[in-house]
Amino acid sequence: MKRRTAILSIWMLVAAGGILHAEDGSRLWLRTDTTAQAQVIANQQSATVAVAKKELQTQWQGAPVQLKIARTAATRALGDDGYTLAGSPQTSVTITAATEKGLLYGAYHLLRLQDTQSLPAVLDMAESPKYARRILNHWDNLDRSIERGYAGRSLWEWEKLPGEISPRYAEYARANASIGINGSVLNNVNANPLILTNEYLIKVKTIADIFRPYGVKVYLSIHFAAPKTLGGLPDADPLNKEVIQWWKDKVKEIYALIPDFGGFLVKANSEGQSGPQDYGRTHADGANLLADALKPYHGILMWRAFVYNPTKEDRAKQAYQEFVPLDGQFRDNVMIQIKNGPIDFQPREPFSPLFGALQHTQEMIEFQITQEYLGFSNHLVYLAPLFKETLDSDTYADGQGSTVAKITDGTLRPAQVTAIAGVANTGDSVNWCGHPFAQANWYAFGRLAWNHELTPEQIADEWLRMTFTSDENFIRPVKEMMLASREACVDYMMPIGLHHLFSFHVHYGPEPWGYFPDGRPDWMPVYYHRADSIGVGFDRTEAGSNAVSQYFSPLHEQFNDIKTCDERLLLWFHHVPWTYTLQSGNTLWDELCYRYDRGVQEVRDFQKTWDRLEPYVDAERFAVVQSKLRVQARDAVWWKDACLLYFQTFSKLPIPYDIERPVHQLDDLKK
Ligand code: GCW
Repeated sequence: MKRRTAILSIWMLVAAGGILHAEDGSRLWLRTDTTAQAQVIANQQSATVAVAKKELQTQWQGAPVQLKIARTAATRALGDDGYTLAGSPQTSVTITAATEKGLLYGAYHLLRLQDTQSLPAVLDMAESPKYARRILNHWDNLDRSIERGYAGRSLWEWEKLPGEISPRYAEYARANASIGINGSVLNNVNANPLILTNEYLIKVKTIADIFRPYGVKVYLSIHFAAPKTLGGLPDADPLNKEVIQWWKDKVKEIYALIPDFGGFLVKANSEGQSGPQDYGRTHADGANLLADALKPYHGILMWRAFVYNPTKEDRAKQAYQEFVPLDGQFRDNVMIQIKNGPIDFQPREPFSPLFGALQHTQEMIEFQITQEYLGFSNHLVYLAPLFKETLDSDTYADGQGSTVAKITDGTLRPAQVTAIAGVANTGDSVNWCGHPFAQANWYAFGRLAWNHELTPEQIADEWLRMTFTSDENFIRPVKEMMLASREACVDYMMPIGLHHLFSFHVHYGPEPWGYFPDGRPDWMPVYYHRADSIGVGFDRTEAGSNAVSQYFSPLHEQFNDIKTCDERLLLWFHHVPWTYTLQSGNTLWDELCYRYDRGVQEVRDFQKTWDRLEPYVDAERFAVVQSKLRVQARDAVWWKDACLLYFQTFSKLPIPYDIERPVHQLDDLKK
C-alpha cells in the first residue's frame, strides 16, 4: 500500500511537470514561508520566550510585537497559560501573560489569526484554556511498535537515546505547543516496567529537556507491579510499606532528573494488567499509593476507568459499578480517566455514565485520536464532531446543562486539577499521521482541549487554511466533506446504535458473524448485536441489562423507552424488531439498508469532491488522499455488504430495490 502511494505521488509530480511544490505533509499546519524579519522584543528572557520570539520573527508579517510578562490581577486571572492580545497588526501588537507559556500560546494565536486571514484591525482578546492539562497519550512501546498506531513506528528512538537526538522531538513539541497541548504520556498504558529503570529515565529526561521550552510536560505510564518485577519485592501490594517506599524512591529519582515531570497514567486490573485487586485492594488504594508519592512534587495520577471482565454483567455497565462505590476515596491529585463512551471508542457511543456520577472525585475524559475503530489511517474521518458530541452531551448530573464538558472542566465541580487526554495518532511516517486528513484530528483535539466551545466547523476551517490553502473554492467543499465524514463512517460501519462489529483483534473490517467458542464473549460482535429472527440490538433497558439505570433522569427514562430513545443510539439500548417503524417511516430493516447505502454513497461523493479539487492541491497530497479515498470507498462497500448480507440471514427481508446491490457474497466475505 505504502509503495503504491509513493509511486503514485512520483507519477503525479511528473505529471504536474514539477510546477507544484512537493508537499509531503511533514510541516503539518505550520507551513508559513516568509522572509519577513519581524521586530519582537520581550521584557524577560527564557528558553520559552526565545521560542515565541523566533516563531514571530520568522513568520509574523505585521507590526512590531512586544512580549510582556506581567503578574497583574488581570493576567493571573487568566491562569498560567492564558494571555491577552492587544494593539493593531498595522502599528504595534502586545502579548501579555503571567507566564512565559502564556506568551508562547499568545504568539501562536497571533500567527494563527494571520495564517487564517482573520486578523482584526484592532486586537483586543483574552484567552485561557478550559482544561489545565491537555495531554496526548502515546500507546508507544519501547521496541518502537505502537499499539493501534497506523503511522509507522514510534517517534521515540529509545535505542538511540540519550546520545542521538531526532529533530522530530522538537518538531513534535512545537506542533503541540501551536495548538495548546501541554503534556505527553510517552509510553503505552500496557506499560513495560523497564521504562522506570534509570537507563530509560535518562532517555526520558532527554526528551523532557527538549519539550520543556515548548511548554510540553512529560508523563509516563507505569506498570503497577513494577516494585515486584523491577524492584525485586515479593509483591506490589499498595498497602505494603516496602512497596510504598519503593514508589516514593522511584518518584524522587524521576523528579531529580525531571523537575517538572507531569505524573503517571495507570491501566490496572484491566485486560490482564496487574493492579491493586491482585492483592484484594481497591482502585482507590492503588491510585492513592501513587498519588501520595507524586504529591510533594505537584505530580498528578491519572487512573483509567477502562475496566471490564468477562462476567455475565453487561460490559457497558462495569466501569460504573467498580468506581461509583469508591467515590470520594481518591486523593485530590488523582484524576479518573474515562473513555468517552462506556465500551471502547466506537464510531458512535453514548457518553460514559460515569461522567457526573462521581460526585467527589475528579474526572477527565479520554478520546482516541488514532482511528482504531474508524478505518485506521486509511479512512478520512474528521473526529471533531465525535469529540464535540460527547463534550456537549448533557449528563443531567447537577441538573439540566451538566454537560460532560462542564462536569470535567471545573465549571460545575470545582477541581484541584482539570485534564483531558487523547490517544495520539502520530508515528514516524513523514506526514506524522499516515493520512493527510488525520492531522486534522490531532489539531482538533488540541483546539478543543483549549476551548471546547469551538465548533467542528471553525476548527476545520482553521486547519484547512493553514494546511492547504485559503481559496474558498477549496475550503467550502472540503470543509463540507470533513464535517460529513464521521456520520458517513457511522453509516457504512455501524448505524442506528450498532457497535463493535469489527473483525476480532485487528479492528479494521467487518465481522458481524464473529464468534469464537473459546474466546472472551465480550470481545465478539455477536455479543453486541444479538441479531435473531425477531430483530437486532442489545437490550439495555430495565427489562434487559438495565444499563439505562446508570444515567441520570430524564436520560434514564428516555433511553429506556423505544419511542423516546435517540434513534442514533437505538440499537445500543434496544433489541428492535426488524419490522419496527422508525421516525423516517421506514422499517428498521429498510432503514439499516438505506443507512449502509448512504454511507457508501457519501464516500463516493467525497471522491468526486476531491477529484474536482486537483487544481488547488499540490500533486503529492492530492494523490495520497485520492488513493486513500479509493480504499475507503472499497471498504465502505465491504462493510455494507458484509453487514447487510449477514443480518439478512436473520431478517429474511429483501434489500430495497432502490439501493446499490451487493457485489460480494457472504461466504466469500466470511473467508
Ligand atoms: O481499545 C482497546 C484496544 C487496546 C487498548 C485498550 C485500552 C492499550 O483494543 O489495544 O490497549 O483498549 O484502552 O487499554
